[in-house]
Amino acid sequence: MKINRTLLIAIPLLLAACQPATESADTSGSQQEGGPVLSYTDAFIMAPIGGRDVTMGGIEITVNGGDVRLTGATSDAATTVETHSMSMDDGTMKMRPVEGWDIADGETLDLDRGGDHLMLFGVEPGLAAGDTANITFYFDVEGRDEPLTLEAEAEVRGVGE
Ligand SMILES: [Cu+2]
Repeated sequence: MKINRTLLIAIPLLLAACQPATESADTSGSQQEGGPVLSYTDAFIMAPIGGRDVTMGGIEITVNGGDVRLTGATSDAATTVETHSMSMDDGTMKMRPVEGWDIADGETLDLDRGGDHLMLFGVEPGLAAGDTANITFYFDVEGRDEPLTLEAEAEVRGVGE
């Protein structure tokens, strides 16, 4: 079996970054020494309404052991994932793309409806409540060349959930 060289490099990075939300967080004691460790909970995207291919999503990401900066995300269920902020502007909620967010050691970034959030474009047709979608998050860490990644499994939610 032929193993791609890129894959060999990528796997240790994923192992270092990936902390399944539903399982006990301390099953692996072999995290990269001194590096930031990411964990997440409550990853979701809203089921697109009325056949549209745009929707929003959220997640709570916690970092321990160092500061990181979330610089972007990709998803197997959408062609583009943007990071958006939401603010009141003359009495209306306005959202705009931002370059990302810093997460300080020990802090949690909360992306949710009504605040900072993810925006997904080119969403896969037929994606419906109850499905799951994969979202990969990328983080800059000072002194590290490769971005840190976090693989999250997002639940597709219907309106009102
Ligand atoms: Cu948005």
